[in-house]
Amino acid sequence: MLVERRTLRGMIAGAVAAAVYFGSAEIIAGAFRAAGAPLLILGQMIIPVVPTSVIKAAIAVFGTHDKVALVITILVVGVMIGGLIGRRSIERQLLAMVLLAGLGLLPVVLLLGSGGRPADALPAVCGIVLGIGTYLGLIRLGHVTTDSRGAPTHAGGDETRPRPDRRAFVALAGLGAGLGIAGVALGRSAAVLARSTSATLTTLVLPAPATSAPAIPAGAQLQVPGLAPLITGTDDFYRIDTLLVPPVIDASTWSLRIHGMVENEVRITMAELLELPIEEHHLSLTCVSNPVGGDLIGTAKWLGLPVRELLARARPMPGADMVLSHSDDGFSASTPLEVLTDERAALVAVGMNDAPLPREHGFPARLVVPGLYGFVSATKWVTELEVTRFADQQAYWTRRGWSSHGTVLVASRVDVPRAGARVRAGDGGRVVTAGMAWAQHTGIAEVQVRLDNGDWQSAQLGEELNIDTWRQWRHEFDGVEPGTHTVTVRATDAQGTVQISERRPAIPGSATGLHDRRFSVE
Ligand SMILES: Nc1nc2c(c(=O)[nH]1)N[C@H]1C(S)=C(S)[C@@H](COP(=O)(O)O)O[C@H]1N2
Ligand SMILES: [Mo]
Repeated sequence: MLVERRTLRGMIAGAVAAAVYFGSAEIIAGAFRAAGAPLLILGQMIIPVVPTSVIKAAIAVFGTHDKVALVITILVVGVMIGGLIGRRSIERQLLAMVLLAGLGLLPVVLLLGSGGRPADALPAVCGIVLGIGTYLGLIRLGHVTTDSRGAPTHAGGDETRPRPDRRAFVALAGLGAGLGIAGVALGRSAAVLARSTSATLTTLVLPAPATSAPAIPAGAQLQVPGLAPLITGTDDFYRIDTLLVPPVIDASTWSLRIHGMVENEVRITMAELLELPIEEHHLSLTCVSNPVGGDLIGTAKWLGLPVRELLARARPMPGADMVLSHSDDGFSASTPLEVLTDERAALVAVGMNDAPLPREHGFPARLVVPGLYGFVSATKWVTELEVTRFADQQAYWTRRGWSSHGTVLVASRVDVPRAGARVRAGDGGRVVTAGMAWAQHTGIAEVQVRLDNGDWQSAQLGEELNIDTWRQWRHEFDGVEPGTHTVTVRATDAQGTVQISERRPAIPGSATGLHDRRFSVE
């Protein structure tokens, strides 16, 4: 046998104990809506210290499922550590119990250390009790007595020694593992991570805008099945941030402070902000981590106050060139002052697609700045605008190896056909392709597509909504032969800048390269 039976049983006991710990704590946290689900606490502790390369690689692989991937990783590692502790523990049960309980207490220490309420420690503490109980039960059932040569003593030996009860061991281990899996699947963390954006706990009533967004021209939305809609539904809007659980902020106590290198420090409450002439704008928001062809981009109708109005009240001092926006959770973004004071629709947004911001997207207020990637501009749960200088301060991601500036690069992607699709060509070998192109605050002038190694052909463009939003494109190829083909797209912005075709990874700016799709024609 590869692993000695005692060792294996010890490992199983430790691993199942860890699973019971996580699973039962999850259920208890869910039942009491406590903040103390160990998986969430550990995950949130890890995020700021994970190297950027790992986080961004995770985003590239898992997209917006990166949070789920993180929590599952912690669970798997936790169970493995449980197994390692249990490994040699038949002889050293006390040591194993101390180690298991000590590690189980780690989330409690983290929680209380960061100002959590003692009641929120209940799930982890109950999880420890149940986990240790399961461990002890399994060790007793799995206890194999040995003779001097290390071979198990079989029936007929010393009757006073306990003998392993294999069936009971397997049953208890199965029960514990089942409880662990079910608890994690149904518990607090899963509920929080799966939470749909529509579940807002807000009573904020938004006034009508002083300036409404212009109507969407009919020709802006091309009718191609499978093509992303021009306006992204709030529930479908990508979410990227460093939090597992978005903060709960009371709009009636929220305020935004504009300070730093200003002549007149300003603090504005939500009620005051909503009294001012708020505007509605269609704007696309993009993540710098969006891989070529990815979907970390969305377009919404945002409602908010132009940031320039607030900065005008605060009167930035000469020499200032950056606004460091801070959020309730400690995130920060560095935005060039001039971008926030020019004519563009940089907003302190309070509404998204005709509703208050969902918690996940920054309730009660966030920034949205046309032309810049989210990491240097789109601070959610924004509480402070600090006027400063690039020479003096660095933002959250800049400190982690990313650029301090982040102007959106011209980019495009293919939505139709889907990757690997089998397409039935129309008359004369006609194949429809379509997708999106963007160059926020410059606008798209042309999209070209190419089939295999053929010539670049100019695609039809959807009507422009405004230069701050993405644009749809569509193109029909004729005479496409049966077999596999690749369609490639490239865009040119309104200043004549052609999309960079060189493949480049995301850090410190954005990934570049042309998107292509392989499909087959029947
Ligand atoms: N407070 C806070 N704001 C944040 C972030 C964050 O991690 N914390 N991430 C930024 C990044 S990198 C992006 S791309 C956008 C994404 O906004 P969304 O989640 O509403 O799509 O939010 C930005 N604002
Ligand atoms: Mo981002």
